[in-house]
Amino acid sequence: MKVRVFTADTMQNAIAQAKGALGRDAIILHTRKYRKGGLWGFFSKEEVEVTAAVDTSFSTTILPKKAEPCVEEVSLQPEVAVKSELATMRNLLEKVISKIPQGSEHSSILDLLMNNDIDIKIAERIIHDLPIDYSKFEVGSPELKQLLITQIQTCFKSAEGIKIPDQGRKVVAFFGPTGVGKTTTIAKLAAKFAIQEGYQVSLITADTYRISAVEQLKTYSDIMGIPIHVVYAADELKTVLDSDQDKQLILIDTAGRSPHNDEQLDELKKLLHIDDAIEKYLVLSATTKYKDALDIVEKFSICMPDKVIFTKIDETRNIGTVVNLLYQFPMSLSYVTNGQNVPDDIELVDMNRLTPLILRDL
Ligand SMILES: Nc1nc2c(ncn2[C@@H]2O[C@H](COP(=O)(O)OP(=O)(O)O)[C@@H](O)[C@H]2O)c(=O)[nH]1
Ligand SMILES: [Mg+2]
Repeated sequence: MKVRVFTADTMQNAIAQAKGALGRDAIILHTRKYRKGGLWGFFSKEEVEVTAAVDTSFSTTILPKKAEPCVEEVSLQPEVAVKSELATMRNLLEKVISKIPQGSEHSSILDLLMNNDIDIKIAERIIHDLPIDYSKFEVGSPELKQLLITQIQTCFKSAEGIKIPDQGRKVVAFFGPTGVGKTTTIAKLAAKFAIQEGYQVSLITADTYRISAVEQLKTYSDIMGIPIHVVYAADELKTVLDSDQDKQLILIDTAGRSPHNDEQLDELKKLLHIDDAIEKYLVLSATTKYKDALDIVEKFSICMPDKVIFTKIDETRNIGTVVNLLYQFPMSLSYVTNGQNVPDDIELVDMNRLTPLILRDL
């Protein structure tokens, strides 16, 4: 950044001097008029002073210097530094934008993926990973759409639900943020295994945070005739698990937790690790914004989930968040839920059934 002061008899001349010396990118920072010479102001001459600057780090149009009357260097003021930063940023941004091939196939495909809530970085990776040259397909053609879908499908590993062993039992705990559908999902699974498949099932709720949460699961257990235990602490959970040996499947409900509350997450981790046999299912809603879902997956990872359940597939136009997460993390999938109806609205993740939700907005 070069800053100079120019004086002349008129504003026009002072600015002309500044532009002549610093180039046409010069910015006028300050102007002032004052009287010079004379006796106590009498016979004095009006002069104009212009402070101008140019950012030498990116200007390419500085003209050769002319004679510089009354030129002096001045120190950089904070506002000058901010203006300089802004100018540099604008310049950088223009350079970046100019490098994006506007209107190219690449940017059209990027738009298509981003319109389906696929994050720009993931979209770039998907395009990069395409196994064949996409430029031979027309943008908007079924062939190109199929090529993208096939690529996206590579992130859906085969899903596996709860497997009850022939001998012994299975203990599964469900955890995740508030309101994602943990309790409803447990009710659906309890009905599937106890009523439809005839297994000995019991429920445990550790969600004593809200009175209504216990009532909610108790209502389902009453309707289905399945026993339920309420536990208030990790050691109580251990006691119940030790005593409930005659069951083939035990489903544990937990209180919804915020990914930003480390203390709560620590408590949850202790609860889930009270018994090594507990299989841990992280429950995520497909309606969650990707950035929030990223926080959730990262923060809840301290609980070491074995599998993931995506809920509320029915409430979203596309499964952009699911695609983003699966492309980023190789998570083991299990169920998706697609409505509030107990027990019907749950199924194992089936990539083909989810396909129409991958690139819905064309
Ligand atoms: N649309 C829709 N709603 C769901 C689904 N699963 C749960 N819900 C609803 O989400 C709300 C919160 O569910 P709940 O099981 O209490 O969530 P929790 O706080 O995680 O235990 C309830 O109104 C459920 O009926 C789903 O797959 N689709
Ligand atoms: Mg609940």
